Amino acid sequence: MKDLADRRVLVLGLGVSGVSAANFCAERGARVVAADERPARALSGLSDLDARVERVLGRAFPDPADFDLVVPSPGVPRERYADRARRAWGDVELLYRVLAVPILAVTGTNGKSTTTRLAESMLRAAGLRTRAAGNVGAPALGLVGEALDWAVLEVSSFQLETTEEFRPRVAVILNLTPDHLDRHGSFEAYRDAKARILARQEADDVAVLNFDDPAVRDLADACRARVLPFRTAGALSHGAWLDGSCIVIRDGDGPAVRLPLDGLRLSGLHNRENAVAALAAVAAAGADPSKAILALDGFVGLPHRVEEVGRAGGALFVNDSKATNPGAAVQSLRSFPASVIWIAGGRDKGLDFAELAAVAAARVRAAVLIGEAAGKLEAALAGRVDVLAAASIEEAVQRAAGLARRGDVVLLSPACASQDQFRDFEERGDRFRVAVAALARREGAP
Ligand code: UMA
Ligand code: ADP
Repeated sequence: MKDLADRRVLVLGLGVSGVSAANFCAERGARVVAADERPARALSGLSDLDARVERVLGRAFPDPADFDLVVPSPGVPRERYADRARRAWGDVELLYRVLAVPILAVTGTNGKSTTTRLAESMLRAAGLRTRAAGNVGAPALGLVGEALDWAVLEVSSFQLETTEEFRPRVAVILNLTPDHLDRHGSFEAYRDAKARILARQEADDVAVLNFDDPAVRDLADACRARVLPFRTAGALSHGAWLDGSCIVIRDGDGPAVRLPLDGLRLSGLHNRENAVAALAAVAAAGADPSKAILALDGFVGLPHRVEEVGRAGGALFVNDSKATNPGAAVQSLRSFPASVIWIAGGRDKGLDFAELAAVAAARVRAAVLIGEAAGKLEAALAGRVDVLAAASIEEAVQRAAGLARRGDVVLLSPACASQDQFRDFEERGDRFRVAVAALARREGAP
């Protein structure tokens, strides 16, 4: 399909990506129907929707078979449209088809947003015009019409599932551990969705792959793109790796470039890994690494990612609400040498907590569990970690504060999705922050 003019397009879901996709198609002359199963009062973005778009709200989706193109939002499962749609392209595919500038795309289970923002800052520090969008929270189609040298896109498995020709010039895969199995059905299907970031690449593109992660490394053989590996747990003859407090990059047979990493203000080995991946990616995009690395100094990290939000009773309170799967929570638990009072739980995505429980057993003094997954987490922790239950995040903060001793860390790192009790991970993290502030205020009161 070369042109959207007069095509019948069905947009499924009217969150941020659906609204931007509907407007994009309407502006190009398509006859757009946009549907959301929630009623108008539950949808905050409707005032931004193009008046030409027909709305179907608060009822079942129209039949995809009646349209030339279906544009599913990432949150809409494939089985809702795949069998009946002639063609299904998500917003990332739509963007790819109109964007004139090259794309640096980042995927993986964890660290995507941090690495995406790091790559954006690094490209800018090297003098290139760029902007990040996609799963990072700003819809991909917002990049249309921007004056850019490079587009940086965070892409999730849901977004990659609805691509066809999407071909990033530089593709990064950070890591692969189980996530979203409730949607993909198996780890293999989830991995295959992620691997679509590489599927359309050609020999003059670059795949930046984490060779410390066996599931990512296994994807290298099938790559048509040139592979630029990265590691933090050992050296490489070619690629990017950590050597003490330096990053070393050696692309092809050229000389190795060695750059100090001491500007990195984010803690934890996982963030060093994100920095190595981002630097390798921007170097592959042609940025001068010695300029790009200067971005680290001003990069303070993103909210809700191992974010220190306050102190009370001599304990430090840390908000890691974005840790929405066990792999992410493992990394943040490992970041703290102190004893941890751990707040976890939420909506289970069909994931296994065995490894997480083993890491928690070594680091966690007590766990306060919330949400739908509390019972499953309690079973995984049985006999290894003392467990309490709490009905709300506010109660969890109270209970954790009651257990915490001077020098402890109270860590919200849920390992689960938030939608059982909150709108999204941001609301969960914000409510945690407010509860901690209230605690600190009470402590300060005479
Ligand atoms: N809807 C239905 N029927 C369904 C499913 C959803 O009608 O069966 C409707 C909902 O009522 C809702 C709309 O679809 O109004 C929501 O669509 P959406 O969930 O795709 O949300 P968007 O606001 O468009 O946000 C999406 C991404 N959401 C998801 O992947 C679930 C955002 O990633 C992304 O930032 C945004 O597009 C811009 O690209 C969020 C996320 O949780 C942060 N991502 C997952 C993750 O990081 O683990 C993948
Ligand atoms: P994503 O966008 O993939 O969810 P973020 O950068 O938002 O990733 O980080 C989310 C959480 O994942 C962090 O708070 C941290 O707990 C964990 N994390 C970040 N980077 C990594 C990494 N490279 N490996 C494993 N876990 C990580």
